[in-house]
Amino acid sequence: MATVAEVLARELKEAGVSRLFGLPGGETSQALEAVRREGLPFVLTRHEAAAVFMAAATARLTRSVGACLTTLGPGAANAVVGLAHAHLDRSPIILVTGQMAERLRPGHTHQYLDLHALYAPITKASWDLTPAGAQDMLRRGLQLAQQGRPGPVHLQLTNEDATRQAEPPTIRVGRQIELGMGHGPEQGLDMARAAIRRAHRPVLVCGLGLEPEGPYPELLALAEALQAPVITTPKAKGALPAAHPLSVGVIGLTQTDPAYAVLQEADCVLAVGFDPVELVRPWEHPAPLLWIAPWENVDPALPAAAEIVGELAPALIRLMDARPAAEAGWGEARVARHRADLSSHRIQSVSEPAIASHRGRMSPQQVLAALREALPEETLVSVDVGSHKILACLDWPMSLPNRFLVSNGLSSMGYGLPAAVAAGLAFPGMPTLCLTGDAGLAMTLGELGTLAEAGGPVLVVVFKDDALDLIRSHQRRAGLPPFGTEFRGPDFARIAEAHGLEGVRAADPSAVAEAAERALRAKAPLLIEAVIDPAAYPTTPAG
Ligand SMILES: Cc1ncc(C[n+]2csc(CCOP(=O)(O)OP(=O)(O)O)c2C)c(N)n1
Ligand SMILES: [Mg+2]
Repeated sequence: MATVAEVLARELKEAGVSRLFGLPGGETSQALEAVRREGLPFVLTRHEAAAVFMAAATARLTRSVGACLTTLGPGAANAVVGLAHAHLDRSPIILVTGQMAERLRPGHTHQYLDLHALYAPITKASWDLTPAGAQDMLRRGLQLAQQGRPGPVHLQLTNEDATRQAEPPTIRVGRQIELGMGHGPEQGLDMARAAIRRAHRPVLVCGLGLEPEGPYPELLALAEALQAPVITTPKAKGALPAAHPLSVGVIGLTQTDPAYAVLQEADCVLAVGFDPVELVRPWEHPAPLLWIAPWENVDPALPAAAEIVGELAPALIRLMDARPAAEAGWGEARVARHRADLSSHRIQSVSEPAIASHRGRMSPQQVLAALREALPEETLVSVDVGSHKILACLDWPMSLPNRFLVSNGLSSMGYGLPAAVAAGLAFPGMPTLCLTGDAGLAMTLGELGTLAEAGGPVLVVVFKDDALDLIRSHQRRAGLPPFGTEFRGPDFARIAEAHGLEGVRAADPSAVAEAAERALRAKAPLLIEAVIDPAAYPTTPAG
């Protein structure tokens, strides 16, 4: 016989959870003790939101479930932004929180929050984990998090119940959303093949739904068979190597991402694992859209000429023989011109001398170029949210899939550093780069302590512009003066040092490259405070 807490720890471990991230309270001490005894590693974060971000990043990178733990009330409230990210960025995670014993309510109100109600819009389910059917509930929760469109599942557990013997019977469900199982794929495949045959210029638009299956060889084969250019969203960067002649960039950052030019010329869109949650403008393309995804075309439903819901690899293979009409097709020259347009946008912004030397500050493009020179191709990348994210998503070339971590459904600041810590833990020894704004890093500075404990070659590069630059750009575009968007940033290099990390302040690209190389050689975390002039960001309004 096992207690509920023991069942919890055992089921998480057996489901392949490699470590639990969290910040405990008194109400979780029994659960945490069972985790310790089970030998499941626990990573103590400095804020609960960071623990949830870390669980979400781990789930994505390891193609399994992420797990995190917080106390009741305040800890559970701190976890909200992490859950919201896991919800909109479609990450399968289990959040275990403490809760007050029911027999103490309603008289005892201290720290009590109705977590089922609080989490209702941002979880797939929120349940009480009790002795009744604890094992069933854990297995169902682990499955539900990954089933259909992935997302977070919440389980709350009181200390009292944690130490009770788990019994088999019925499940008490707080709330649950079940996703349907979708269409039979045969009809969808036939309709999709017919649409491709009618098309002259098909394009593949790939999104976050490529995970967790990861059908990259099949995606490459299909793109080559159809000679179809491939656009990705930020979360799917690297699904086709950036150097491949059919790779034509990213949509999902701004209203006018350069790759929209390709989409406008397309007369058939193969949406592979595409999720419009990543777009900052509504999807409105007249070309027939073929929905090919592991989950149904709902919430929102895009007008689709065909829908194939299920495993991706076999569907992609079976579409390979549907050749588009040859005449007036893309042609190599046209696709190459689109690729050239993307890279000229990049080169122009790097070599603009007036910007590069402005006030002795680097352009953000120079920082990225120096990092690209210094870091190996396999480097894992996480980015935070702001002007630097838009530039990095558009311009950082990924040659490998599932190594680019970004919050692009919720687009939450404070994600970049926790995600990098989780990446370093998931792949020890793998070079990891965190690109973050100064305001975003200021939100999560405590996680530099978590990073110092975790170790590994994790390079944190903070783009120091003393501003919430993206928002200031919005203000300028709207003809408003900067207000409430500038601040005096701290000395980040010294803050890193105070956490036991090496910290470097870099004002020129060679200093950036040199520090990055040193971090790789030392296989230790290092923070570079890159002093930049934000004027060259693609989001800066002209004039
Ligand atoms: C948690 C959160 N709060 C606010 C925002 C709105 N927001 C988006 S970008 C941004 C500015 C970020 O500033 P910084 O981290 O310095 O990046 P920069 O734009 O300067 O590159 C803000 C406030 C957000 N996305 N997430
Ligand atoms: Mg900034």
